[in-house]
Amino acid sequence: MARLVVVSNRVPVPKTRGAQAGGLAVALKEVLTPGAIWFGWSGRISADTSPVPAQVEARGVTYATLDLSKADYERFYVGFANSALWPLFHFRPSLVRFRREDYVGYREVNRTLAEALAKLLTPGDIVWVHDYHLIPLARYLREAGIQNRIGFFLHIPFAPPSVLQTLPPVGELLADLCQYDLVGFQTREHARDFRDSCERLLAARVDGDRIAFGGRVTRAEAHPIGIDAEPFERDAIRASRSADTQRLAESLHGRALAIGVDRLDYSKGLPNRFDAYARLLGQYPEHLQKVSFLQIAARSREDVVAYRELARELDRLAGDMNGRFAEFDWTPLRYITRAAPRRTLAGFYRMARVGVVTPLHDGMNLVAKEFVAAQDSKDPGVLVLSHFAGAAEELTEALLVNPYDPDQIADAMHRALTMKLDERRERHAALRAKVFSTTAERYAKLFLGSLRNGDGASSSAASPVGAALRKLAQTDWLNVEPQPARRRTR
Ligand code: GDG
Repeated sequence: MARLVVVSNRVPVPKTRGAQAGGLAVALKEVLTPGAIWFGWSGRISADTSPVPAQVEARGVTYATLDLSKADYERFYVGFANSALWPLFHFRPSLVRFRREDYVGYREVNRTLAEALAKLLTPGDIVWVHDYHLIPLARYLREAGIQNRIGFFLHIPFAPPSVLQTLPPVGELLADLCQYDLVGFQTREHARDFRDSCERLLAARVDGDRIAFGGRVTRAEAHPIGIDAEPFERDAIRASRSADTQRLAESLHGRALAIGVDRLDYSKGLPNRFDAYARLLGQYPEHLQKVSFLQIAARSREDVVAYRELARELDRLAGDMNGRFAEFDWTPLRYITRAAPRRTLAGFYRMARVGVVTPLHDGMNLVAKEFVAAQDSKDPGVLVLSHFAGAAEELTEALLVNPYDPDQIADAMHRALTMKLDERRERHAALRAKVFSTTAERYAKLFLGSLRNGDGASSSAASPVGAALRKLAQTDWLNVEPQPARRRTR
């Protein structure tokens, strides 16, 4: 049986008993069987980095990690990954801070990781690389002689060519992605944007899901990520009897709870959400003193300037709103910038009448799915969801809103707060069926199945389309300069 080798920027090394598993660890739980390797950055910055990974074994899985130097962390992680790629892929080119030295650092870290990983690999291993920090990894693995199947999954959105081409090294990065056998995206739209970008900016040949470029064929597919729905629902039921949930319930004095849970990130649309809530209270005064909004927004990436600025803006907006609407016995907005335990969140979701998930742009958004899984089917809350979360492609029975229109969010919140039980149940039943069938386990198995069985350039499978594309691919040069965008011919 081929070993699975997962590569991600941060590796959730199980350190202590009871350590909390991170999001990706939950998603991959069922496929990380004994013998698997999880490789990547340890999350540590060290003055004395070693090119040999430290290894820890837990339940048969080997966790192999490298430390980063301070300079690498600044250029690779803070710089190119989170100050250039993240804003670009989230449609915020004006926030992109491109620095050549950051890009060089990004590539150097990828090369270092690839060289260390190549030494751990054996020929049958299946390699699954995660997210935007590691786009060039397959190129450096190929340069180190690795011919194994390598898949890549992008957790965040992909941008269309018109946005993408503002990034100076876009051609090189697209060519890097063409080194994978399979590139997975959260939605069909992101996969289409990738294929269009390869066609228009690289002059690659695209046929259906297949992209021929630089002597290889790669496939681009949509693989929406899911959650571990049943355990999450069980946690929500258990937590609804916990002391924290009881305290929250008592503090509401019978008022309806609206809830938002997000990393404190400009892609999550928090200023618009606060504005929308203020509009709800201004335009629908029947909700004054009848609703409390709990926003949990754990601070993240505080080394990046844009995140510090957003935190300051939200402090101000929250203060303004409470100053304007609060009564001596009612605070309309409860705003917390610390993380809460996962199970506590599950209990809070279950208690909420409205879940407000209004990112300006999001790969998937797992909070939307968690909110649905946590509801009591007999008396469920209503999900207000942004059109621009990947989850909206599946969760069409939510109240879908344009997050750039705070009045529309306010109207949807009003509708959610006044929705009759029958309609709430009907919508929730449809959403629940989707969340419980498109689980994390299914996501991981479908991606790996496609990676294992697919018809990539490195396979000898005799598909006529694959063979024709491979032939075309031979004629391409590995041209890393972006081509000017041209009109589509089809
Ligand atoms: C990226 C993509 C894609 C949040 N606050 C707390 C907490 N959380 C948990 C949530 C959820 C996770 O973090 C957040 O996941 P999202 O999907 O909402 O967003 P990102 O962090 O931006 O994730 C995204 C995802 O990758 C997976 O592919 O969906 O589009 O941007 O599970 O519950 N957990 C705890 N305390 C908190 O305060 N314990």
